[in-house]
Amino acid sequence: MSRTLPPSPTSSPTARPVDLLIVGAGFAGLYMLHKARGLGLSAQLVEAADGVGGTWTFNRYPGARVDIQSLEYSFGFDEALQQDWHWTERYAGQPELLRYANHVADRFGLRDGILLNTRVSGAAFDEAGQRWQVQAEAGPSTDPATGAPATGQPRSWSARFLVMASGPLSTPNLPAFPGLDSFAGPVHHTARWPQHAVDFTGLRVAVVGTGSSAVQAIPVIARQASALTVFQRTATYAVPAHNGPLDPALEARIKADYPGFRARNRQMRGGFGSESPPNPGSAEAASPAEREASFEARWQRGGFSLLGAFDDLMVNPTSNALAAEFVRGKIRAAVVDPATATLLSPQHTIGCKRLCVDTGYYETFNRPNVRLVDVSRQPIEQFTPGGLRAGGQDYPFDALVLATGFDAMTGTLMRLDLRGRGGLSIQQKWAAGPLNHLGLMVAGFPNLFNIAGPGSSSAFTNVIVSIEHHVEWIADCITHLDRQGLATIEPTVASETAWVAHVNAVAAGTVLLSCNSWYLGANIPGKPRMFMPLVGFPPYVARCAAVAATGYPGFTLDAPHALA
Ligand code: N01
Repeated sequence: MSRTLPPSPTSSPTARPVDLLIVGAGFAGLYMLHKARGLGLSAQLVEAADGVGGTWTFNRYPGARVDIQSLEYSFGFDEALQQDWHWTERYAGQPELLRYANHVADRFGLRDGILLNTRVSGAAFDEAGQRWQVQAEAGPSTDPATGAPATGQPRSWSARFLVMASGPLSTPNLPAFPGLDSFAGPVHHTARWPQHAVDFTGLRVAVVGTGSSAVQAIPVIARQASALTVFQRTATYAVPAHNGPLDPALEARIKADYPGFRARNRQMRGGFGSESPPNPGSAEAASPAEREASFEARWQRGGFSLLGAFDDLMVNPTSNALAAEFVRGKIRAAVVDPATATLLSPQHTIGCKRLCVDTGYYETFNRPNVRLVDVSRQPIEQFTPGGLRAGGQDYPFDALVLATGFDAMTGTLMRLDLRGRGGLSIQQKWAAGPLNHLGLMVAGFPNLFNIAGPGSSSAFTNVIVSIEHHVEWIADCITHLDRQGLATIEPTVASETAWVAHVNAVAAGTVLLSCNSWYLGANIPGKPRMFMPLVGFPPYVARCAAVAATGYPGFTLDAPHALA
């Protein structure tokens, strides 16, 4: 095999040496940079966009907002930050979240460590030098922080550690629709929304997709457009957000003991929701009246708390079916036309695709200017200059919104020229799915850390809590290496094989394998099917902590070559 692989890279003379090269200026990258500096390490953060904020830079579609409560979806690592910041709404909208990310960058003086408009294109591990050689391509625009052209900056680095903070949902899924290029009107993907406002007033708009992004965008677009046609392949379960101004009494109560609130949330399965923990007991075992009361109370509370109406909804298919039927009842009550209500009613397990949190989604289909088209049995055949054809029928429209999701968890790394020991590419390594240990590291790719990636519980958590956990684990790991005079760490092949088996065994004990989801890679044609995220945040944290506390079993730790 090695004969076909490229030679081990060596450091280019222009490569800037750093301790950490961090990819991505979302919440993960910002905290990693802050943490690295706190340890006295040199770090360079490289970001493709023209600003910080990650997800909240790219997903600017109408209606975009977080669906974990803002008091929870925010950093807990700094008491002054969490005390000072005031959220205006229960679920903050994208502009406010972007302001928060910028506030964090300014507050902790991170800007001078961030290179914007620059896309990391590849990285190769130099085995002799035990360093990552990282390449980036400068983008076309300027650094908005300084106004200076984004030129003259180094475009290659030699880094001891490479930290992928590029996000689990960052590479959009653009299905290969025949004739898409021929469509004459504007096309916007929800995850690559333009920075300027897009005005749909008076236009006939089409939305393809009915996942979380579409569920948020559709009610807003419907109020602007003259006509909206929604192309649905799979109906979606959505529970009401009950968004509104943040309750000052709640804010005061949380802020009176924010560390305690954070600690209680970290004990929850998803790292959030300690104010509405799962009710003990089984939906199947409850009486019809008890069930209705519990589901209804959670529906009135809003958000993900519905899945905690009983403790067995995600592990007992019968209980899950009762929750699903409760939501279908809500859809029938909300949607006037029975045929549309039926079409909007999902038949799959609730929660096996990510639950959506909405504001008036189902009710939007009562509007006279909104039409729902089922493309489950007769898929979109072809785009034309004036619209699309599906099921032999032409649908005309002026503007197109693709809410078709992401090549989740692996898409961003798999598009990089990332090479570990012996020149092994990440595409070769992950050909059958994302092998890793603890969701953090990959055998053959020493000193490469992946934040919130496959094999970790990030996708089932308040992701900021997962990010904080990962950043702190990585910082502790680097500190350990430095204290022990060690150069590299990487998992053994045996440990990553066992870890992937563990992730899948945990999922097999739930209802999560029962439908096609991005958790399984099933939304991307040809992607290997492997259940990628780990269920259960507290046991995961305990496992990672135990590994660190016992000298990193399952990992190989190497001394610097010169001293070995
Ligand atoms: O993407 P999705 P998303 N023809 O994959 C359809 C997070 N998020 O961007 O279900 C026709 O959920 C596809 O149909 P199907 C959150 O984790 C968070 O909405 O595959 N349709 C589906 O309906 C979320 O889970 C927030 O049959 C096609 C839709 O496109 C994740 O991001 C907000 C198709 C894609 O739905 C992804 O959400 C938004 C085709 N060829 C997102 N291909 C908040 O925090 C795909 N579809 C609020």
